[in-house]
Amino acid sequence: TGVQAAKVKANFVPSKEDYQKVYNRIAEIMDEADDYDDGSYGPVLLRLAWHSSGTYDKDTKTGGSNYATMRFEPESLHGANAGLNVAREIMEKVKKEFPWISYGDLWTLGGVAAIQEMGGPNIPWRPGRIDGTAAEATPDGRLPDASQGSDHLRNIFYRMGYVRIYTSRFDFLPTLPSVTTSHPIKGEVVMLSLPLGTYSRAAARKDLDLRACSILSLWTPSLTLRRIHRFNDQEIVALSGAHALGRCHSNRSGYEGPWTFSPTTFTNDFFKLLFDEKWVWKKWNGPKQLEDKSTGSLMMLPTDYVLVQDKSFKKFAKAYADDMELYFKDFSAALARLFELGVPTQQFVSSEPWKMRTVDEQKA
Ligand code: ZEM
Repeated sequence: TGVQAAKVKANFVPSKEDYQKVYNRIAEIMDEADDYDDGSYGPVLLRLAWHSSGTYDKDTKTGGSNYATMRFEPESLHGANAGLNVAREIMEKVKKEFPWISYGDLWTLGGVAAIQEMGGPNIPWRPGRIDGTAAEATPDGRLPDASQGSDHLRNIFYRMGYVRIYTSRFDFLPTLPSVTTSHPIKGEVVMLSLPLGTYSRAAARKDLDLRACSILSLWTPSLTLRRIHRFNDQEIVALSGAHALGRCHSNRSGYEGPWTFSPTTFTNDFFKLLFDEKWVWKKWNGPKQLEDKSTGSLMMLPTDYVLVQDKSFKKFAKAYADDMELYFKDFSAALARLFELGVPTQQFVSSEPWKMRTVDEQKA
């Protein structure tokens, strides 16, 4: 009966195979893009997944892919999201066929399918995002602005990541160096020590907030540490290499053109081209962008060019230009992390991310 059917539906717990079906459908639709751009919706779907995840703010724990708030105004109308209605409309078709999937899961799975089907590495992924409301939509300005420099890039990506609070009793903490902090009530000095390696690595990344050390209780003295796991320079560079895919549209961002000669195949060409071509400012009425001197058919955004100008970024960009395997490995890890920003761990249906299979792998 209808009542039974509704009940079955309500109790429906999708399995990994059900998510694989959604992946397969996305992969299919991605290719139904005859007259669109370079014949694939893959790049714009990846951009949707990125813009839904990249709004995360670790300090307020807002944004990120969890609530898929780009469905709502004004977030859907933010300048950075111009053109993503194309991707959202494609995903709406898939959602109609698989109404049990949350938008956040659907959109990030779309990003995974885009990378994997366009020849990129496997992106570990797992479901668990839930649909939110318009009240959870994020303010404008959280996504990077392509006209800016390295400080801006770092500020944007450093805002993402997550904060983990460690509480520890004194007794387990071994070794050097130690940091002294004073007891907030009794005024006595206590020592906080960390394994040397952990401390120096964390300090180098500026992601260990020792100011937050405090004593939790007078009777069971323990310390809290705020460890900030934010994106670092290596991850910023790795993620930026997604511009191997797709193109800029003057009616969306104002910029124009593709970054590589193969915008529907994921490669490390973005980095190779950054080093191998001579990049000159394009002479036109549009926003400041670069073009390759030899053909004038490729482009770089100011933020892309920063990756070979900034010393720390450049080191990673060079490593990725020279080593595709290294690039795939690092990109996969960074993207998987990006897609999970702000999703409470307990929401995930599995403790380990899954490997979704490509269409080709399923044929084999
Ligand atoms: Zn993009 N990106 N992006 N990006 N992006 C565009 C297009 C695409 C920046 C940016 O301003 C722009 C990441 C990072 C950054 C993709 C994926 C990822 C466009 C052109 C701009 C202006 C939009 C248009 O006109 O259609 C900036 C400043 C970034 C900072 C680092 C990350 C991270 C990405 C994924 C992991 C993709 C796939 C596109 C191509 C979209 C398409 O429609 O072809």
